[in-house]
Amino acid sequence: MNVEREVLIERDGPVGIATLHRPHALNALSLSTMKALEAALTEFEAAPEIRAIIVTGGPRAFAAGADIGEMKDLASGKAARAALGEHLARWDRIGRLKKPTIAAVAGYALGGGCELALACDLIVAAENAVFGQPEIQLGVIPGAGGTQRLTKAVGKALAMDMALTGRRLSAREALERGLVCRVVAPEVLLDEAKRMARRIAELAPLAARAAKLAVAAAVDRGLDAGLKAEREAFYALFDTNDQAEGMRAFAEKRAPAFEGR
Ligand code: DAK
Repeated sequence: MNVEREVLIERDGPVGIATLHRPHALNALSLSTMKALEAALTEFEAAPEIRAIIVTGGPRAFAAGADIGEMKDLASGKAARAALGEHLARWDRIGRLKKPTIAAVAGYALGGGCELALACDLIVAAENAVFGQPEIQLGVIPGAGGTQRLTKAVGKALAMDMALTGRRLSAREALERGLVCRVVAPEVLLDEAKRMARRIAELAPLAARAAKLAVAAAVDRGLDAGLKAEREAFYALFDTNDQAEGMRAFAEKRAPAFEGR
């Protein structure tokens, strides 16, 4: 697999665009995909002419989560931590970029895909976007900030519903609940994201950085402790049979039989 091609990179004046490109797997975020994404975003962050960054996917999926195939045979919390630690730290680092980031989401944004969008500063959604944290169906929980950032965005009631039942949100519901800031027709999604990015880019860059830090401070207080608690719980679930059953059942295209052990 050509790693560079899993993330396409484009520069459009002051806007850097990273496009996830694993369409056969609905842009599932494999180890190599996240590595390529991080490399692209690090490059944009360092380039003085880039003032705003867009992360996007394809028409059918922004990203359908972390790659379940890479997680399903991890037999313990220790093994999960060893295999995924660096991979999963990439979601955190994307959340800490200094330049303003926009997720342009069409289709599925599930699990780690939803968490990737949530780690960006703004989310603009196509009308066909679908947001969800379906990890409970795999015998685990969101592990890249979903329990924290989603709850801060949509509130406890809906976050609990999504985390406990796997309920998905349409683009309209996501707009009503404050998860996304704009909803547009799928064919103009990237144009709209670029328009937003160019608007940000023509304004004062130092003020943009300060504004995003200040807004984040309003909602992110306690985030680090929350992320730590979430991560510990996520890894601990790899010591259970239900995680193995849930992820194998997905790979084998059958319903899981959870036993609570
Ligand atoms: N991983 C691997 N492959 C995936 C995938 C995924 N997440 N999602 C889809 N695919 C693959 C399918 O296996 C299928 O491959 P082939 O069988 O064709 O080889 C192909 O993409 C097309 O998918 P479907 O045939 O299933 O397409 P449908 O239209 O029928 O269904 C769907 C679309 C999105 C509803 C379905 O694919 C689905 O339910 N996908 C899984 C969604 C999911 O459960 N996502 C959450 C994964 S767990 C952490 C950081 C991150 C994470 C955790 C911790 N730390 C910082 C600690 C993240 C965890 C997750 O995201």
